[in-house]
Amino acid sequence: MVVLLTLLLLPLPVNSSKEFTAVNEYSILPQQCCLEFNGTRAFTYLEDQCAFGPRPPGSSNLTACGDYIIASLENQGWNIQRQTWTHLDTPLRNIIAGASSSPRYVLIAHYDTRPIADMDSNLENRAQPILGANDGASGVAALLELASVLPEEAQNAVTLLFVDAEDSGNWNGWDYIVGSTYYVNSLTEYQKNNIQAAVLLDMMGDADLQLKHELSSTPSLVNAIWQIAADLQYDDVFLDVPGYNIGDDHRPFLRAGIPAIDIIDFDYPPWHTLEDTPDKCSPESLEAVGRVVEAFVQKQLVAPTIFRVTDPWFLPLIFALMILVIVVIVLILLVLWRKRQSFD
Ligand code: 1BN
Ligand code: ZN
Repeated sequence: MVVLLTLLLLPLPVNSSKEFTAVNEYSILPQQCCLEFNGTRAFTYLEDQCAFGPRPPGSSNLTACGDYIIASLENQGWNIQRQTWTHLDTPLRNIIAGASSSPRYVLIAHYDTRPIADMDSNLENRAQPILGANDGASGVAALLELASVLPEEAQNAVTLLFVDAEDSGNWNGWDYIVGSTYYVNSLTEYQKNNIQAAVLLDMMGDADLQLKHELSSTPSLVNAIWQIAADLQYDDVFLDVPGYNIGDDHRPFLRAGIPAIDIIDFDYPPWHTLEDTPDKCSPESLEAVGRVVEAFVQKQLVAPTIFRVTDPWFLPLIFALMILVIVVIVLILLVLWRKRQSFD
């Protein structure tokens, strides 16, 4: 029976490189006292980006903002790579910070903003580009603050990825998530296999922050991050409820077999309007998410959890199959036993 059950469990479809090597149990709970992410400082990064004005792909505002991001990171001692290419005649640039060419964790934010305010209630505003205080600047602000609070050795394991051209979908022939798609397509198989988790921060600066599980995100990674949030008593912000399915910058990572999460509050009335301005955002929101991500990285560096790409949606099926097999075996044994008895 044991042999049979073992054989049954063998063909589990798991990603071989991220298979179940001994997973350390993280016994030390994250504590607020050990975290340094400062929401007020992060908020100044948000305001600084907005001071460049709207930042659609190919604009001089976006170039200036990209240069500002690079200068901030270099000031904080991070090594920078620029990934440049042309898309629909527009020069694009991803900014990649970190010391390793093959990181284990990638923290992502898009630094471009939408070229059109197509959700604005005022029709006259709809052709104008948005400021993107929450949708663009918030995630970048959090990454810039993380750059200054993460321990120096984190640079060997963590890449901070600032992607271009996330938010131009359905405009002049553009798609969404162009920059993140380009980044993932440029990775070798070795690099993809080495990434244990990709964490996307998008629209998480909303003053009325209510984060729900993004539905396409890797469930075990969502659970790990939500558990840290609960331990840090941010359960008023990290709600344990399902949210939306969002075609965001984490998707290229998921498609490449990399565990990924989108930390996003998509219930944001100023979304893709001219109203997406800094006054709709707050230092407290940035701090809540920033500290959770800081604790997540700290924890992973000390006691890494291995996240499964293929989450075990099939486990109930396997369980049902096992029960079925056991029942069939018992029935066969019963029939054989009966036959034997009738022989006797
Ligand atoms: C996130 C922020 N997104 C755009 N701005 C991704 C998205 C694309 C969300 C299409 C909904 C629809
Ligand atoms: Zn957007």
